[in-house]
This record gives sequence, structure tokens and C-alpha cells, in this order.
Amino acid sequence: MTFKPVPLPRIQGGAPVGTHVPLIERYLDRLPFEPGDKLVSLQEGSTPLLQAPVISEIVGATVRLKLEGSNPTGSFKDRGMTCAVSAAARDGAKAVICASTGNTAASSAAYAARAGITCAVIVPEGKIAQGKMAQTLVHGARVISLRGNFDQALTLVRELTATHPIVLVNSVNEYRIEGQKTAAFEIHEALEGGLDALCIPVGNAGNITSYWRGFREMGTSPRMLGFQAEGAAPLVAGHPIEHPETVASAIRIGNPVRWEDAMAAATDSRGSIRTVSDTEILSAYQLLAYREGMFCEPASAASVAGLLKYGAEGAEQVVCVLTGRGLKDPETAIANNDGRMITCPVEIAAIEEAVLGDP
Ligand code: AN7
Repeated sequence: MTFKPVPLPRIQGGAPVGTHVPLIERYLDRLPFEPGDKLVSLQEGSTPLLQAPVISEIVGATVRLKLEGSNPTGSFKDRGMTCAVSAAARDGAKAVICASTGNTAASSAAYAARAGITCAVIVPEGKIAQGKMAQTLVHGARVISLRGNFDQALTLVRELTATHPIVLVNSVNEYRIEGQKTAAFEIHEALEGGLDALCIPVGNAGNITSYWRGFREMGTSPRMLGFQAEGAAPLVAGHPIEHPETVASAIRIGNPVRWEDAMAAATDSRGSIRTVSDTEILSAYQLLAYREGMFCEPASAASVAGLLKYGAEGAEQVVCVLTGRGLKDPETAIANNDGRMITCPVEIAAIEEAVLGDP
């Protein structure tokens, strides 16, 4: 079964539906768009800021979770993608492309579909989570599975877009950073400027760059606490990592494009970029799921893992960014089930034991 792209006038701007306003409209005066510009929107942004009572208790601070998995494609990437694809469509682009560990691929595929633009993605073979692959395929993007890693994929798309009229929508694209900074605006508004520290996973380092820009525009300077996975921590090592490895496939990145910006965000905010191990990531992932009722993907749990590992360090108001939804990566969830799945014959005694017996 194949779908041809449908040439409909489907780029939409105009009136918000319900209470949810397209991100660009909400922050039009702070984004590189003009009133009346056609927008490619799936009503992204305006995500919840959820109290985390259990984590708050553990670290002795008021901790909230910014639920970026509530965006239309299930990750924070939609904030930047509505801007990058709206600009591409405005400028007459026929195609967009990205290298991706999965979420950028899913988001670019969805927004390109909405815009009626062709999308291609280059992903590291066998290294992107199932949910992300499903999304990218279902939106009709061309998926190039590279026998290499993310960093190699990014080098290749940069080369390709230097010589072909295809818009690169990785976070080298300024529109991505502009869109993603709006998450900082939302937190600033919700806490009325009272944020002390932001905990955030760091991969290609676009997001930490964006948040810092957003907070600076609001005139505040919360500490930016970035966390990389131990096996994929170039910013902590101080040099690129040739073979990055981590269970958190979204941040399996060895040579971030926003390297200098991320270091500046950490330094200028009196923050830091530090590591968390895969074990710490998975234990934060489980704590979030078991005790806070919040299912995020492993990369997102790095923010909470870092907070648990290093403590609140005097901060009273802390926000951890949960960058992507847990359903993105069903393999990791199922692989870490702690033996709670019990197969059972069709017999009442066996059912009784399975349901009521000692775990
Ligand atoms: C869930 O999709 O790089 O530091 O290609 O998917 O801005 O890169 C994803 C990154 C954190 C890291 N959490 O953000 C991609 C990609 C999740 C992510 C990050 C990613 P950046």
C-alpha cells in the first residue's frame, strides 16, 4: 500500500482551535515570523508542567517535570520543527532532510506531511527506537538506514544539503533553536520567573542552547544543568567520542553540533554538563514510571537521573525536562520489566497464585 503525497492547500494559519494556540502564533513577537505568515502547525507547545512529589521529597526541592512528550509527535522536537518547516514552506522548499536518532525524524516527517513537502531522514541502522521508526514511516518519509552512527549521518546530510536544494532541519537550523526556546518562555510564565535550576538531557545540544536563549530573553538566569550519558559524553570529556554508546538511543551522539553554545549555556548560567550512567538513567526511568506515574523515554530520564545523582545543590525550584514520551521506545520498557510478566495456564489455582502470590 503506498500513498502519494496529496497536493492540498494544507499549510494552515488562522484561528486557534479550542484553547490551544499554534506555538508560533502564541509567541509571534519573539519568533522570526510575521503576522499573516502561513504556518505549518500541529498545535505544538503549551505542554504541562507537572509536580513531582516523590522526587521533590528525595532531593528536598520543589521539582516539576516539563512534559515535552505531550507535543503532537511525542517529543520537544515539534517546537523547533513547526518553525523550521514553516520557514521552509514559506521559502518555497520542496524537500527537507535530517540526520536523526529518531525524534527529529518523526517530527520532520509529520510536519513535512502536513506541509505537503517531501521528507528524507538518515538514521543509524538498528539504533532508533521502534516507536520513532513507526512514526517516520507512517508519515511517508523516505528512511535511509545508515550503516554508521548519528554523527556520520549528520556529516553526510550537511554535505548533501551544501550541494542540493534540500533544507536541513537538524538543530544547525536556526529556526529549530528559535522554536525550542519557547519552552523556556512557558516555564518562565508558569513559575513567574522563580526557576533556580533546569535539568536537561544533552545530545546534539540544541535544546540546552534553546532553553538558555529563551531564559535570557526573559531576563532570567536559572542554572542550566545538562546531563550526558556516560558512554556518550563528549562535552564532559572535552573531545568528540568516536563510538558513543548508551541505552538512551536518542542521545547516542559523539560530536554535538551546538558544542560551543552548550558550553556557553552551562558556563554563563553557573551551571554544568555532567554524566549519568545507563544504570542511573534506567533507575530514574523506573522511579518516574513506578512512583510519579510518568512514562518518558530513557534519554529524558537522564535529566532526573542527574538531579538524583548530584542533588538540588541549593536550588529550591527545579524543572526537569522530560523530552520525549515513553511509548517512543517500547523495547526498553519491556526489557526492563523486572520479571513482572507471568505466563499462566487456564486454571483458577494458577491464576490465584499468579495474581495473589509473592512476587
Ligand atoms: C528524547 O532526534 O538528536 O541535545 O536526532 O530525542 O537538543 O540533541 C534527539 C535528541 C533529548 C537531546 N531527549 O536533545 C534526534 C536527536 C530526546 C531526544 C535529546 C534528544 P539535543
